[in-house]
Amino acid sequence: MRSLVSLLAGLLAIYSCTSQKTPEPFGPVPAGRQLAWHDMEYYMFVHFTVNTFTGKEWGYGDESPEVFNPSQADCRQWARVARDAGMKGIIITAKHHDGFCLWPSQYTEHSVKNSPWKDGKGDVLLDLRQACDEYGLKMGVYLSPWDRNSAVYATPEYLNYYRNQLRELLTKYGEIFEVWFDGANGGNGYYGGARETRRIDNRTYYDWPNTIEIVRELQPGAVMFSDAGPDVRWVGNERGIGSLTNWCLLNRDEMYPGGPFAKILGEGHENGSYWVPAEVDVSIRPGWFWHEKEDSLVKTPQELLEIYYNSVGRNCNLLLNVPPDKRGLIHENDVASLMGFKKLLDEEFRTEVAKGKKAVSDNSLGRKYSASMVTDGDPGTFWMADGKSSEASLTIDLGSETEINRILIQEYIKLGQRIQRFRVSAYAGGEWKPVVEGTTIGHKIIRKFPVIKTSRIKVEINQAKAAPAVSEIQLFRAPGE
Ligand code: FUL
Repeated sequence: MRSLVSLLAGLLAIYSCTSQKTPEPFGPVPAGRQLAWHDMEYYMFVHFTVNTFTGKEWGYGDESPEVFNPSQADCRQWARVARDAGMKGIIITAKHHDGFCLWPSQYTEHSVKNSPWKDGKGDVLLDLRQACDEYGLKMGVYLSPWDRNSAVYATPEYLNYYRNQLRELLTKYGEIFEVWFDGANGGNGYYGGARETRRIDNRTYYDWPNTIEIVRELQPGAVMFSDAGPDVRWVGNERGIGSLTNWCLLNRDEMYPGGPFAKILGEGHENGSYWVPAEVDVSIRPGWFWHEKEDSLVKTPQELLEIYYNSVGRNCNLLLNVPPDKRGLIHENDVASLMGFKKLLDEEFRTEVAKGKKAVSDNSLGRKYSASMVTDGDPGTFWMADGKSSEASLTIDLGSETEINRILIQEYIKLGQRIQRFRVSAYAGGEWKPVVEGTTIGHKIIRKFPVIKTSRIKVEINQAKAAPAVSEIQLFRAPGE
């Protein structure tokens, strides 16, 4: 008898060893800095420079530093607003196309050091650093490659200037989470008094690979944004709309900032060879800079909620621009709108009904990767179909008839982006009714559907490049229909 028991125990041990397969990544996967970036989801863009005082969107480069004179500049107010709005960081235009520097760069006179603000002793970057630390936010920098003030713009010498400025920003202001390389490039400008048009070849002029090296060396944790990555790509429009099909993959080798790629940037490349997810940049106002006449044109909380669904809800991060006014404060109307939006967000996702509920799947890679991982509230665990299967389905049992109208799904992207097509159905009136169909998922999607009363939800993965791995599924009853 005893030998039979030990034989069975032995067999069981061998079985459980062989049945615990190890999931393998498929295709390009995110680097650590990109994973941290995905988790940020929503953060603030701050456009602030001489334009704030001249009313322009693109300064010509001949603006006197004396026009920069905010009466109550308060980065702590920006940070407080960002924190209260639910944002995780702030990216500031350290230098926009006009060339004026918000920090006292040692490489130019065209900066805050020659403005009356704080008697030329001010440093917006330093103030922002302190404010971000105080409010638990990450900080990022935008340094415009195009410089309409610089006399050497369009010559090789400008590259030294640009890189020296980048080094200042990346060594003097603590940890930077994102470096933003704008694609707008070349044209007319002041250029040290030349007042002429200068064109550059944006494929070659900036020698991006060597600039990228500098960022990697000085801030290895920072992601770099541009039309072509290397780490994060533009979404292809400034209207706040991500693409429903959205691959975090891109064949970036053939691309460069400012190239004619807007059309493909939304979807990315299904079989792209690098992980380069999309970021949605959009302004809370019609312009990127503050203009008094736009005080009445601030996007409403409802409009911002739509943008959220179209960006964070479509596997993108949302970089929402909130430009400070002439005082150096975020205007009351923008604050009111942001707080209204935060309230809507909280209400929208207050009632989650799937957490802790029983989930079963038609197949899984083993116990550690069972269906219950999608309702455990931990994005670090995941359900994975058996290695052989690119089709699989799982069912969440809500226990009783429950109203729902939103679904959130996350793929376990550490193993790559795999899912190509999925369908969600709800069991109601004795049958499975389709509620949402889609293509890609990636870091996160959130989809709306009309309220349905159901006891069970089925998520089918109809097509995937490799065995699907899903970390979270959440179901909500948001207010309204
Ligand atoms: C564009 C710029 O030309 C705009 O002024 C703004 O900074 C926007 C975010 O990017 O390319």
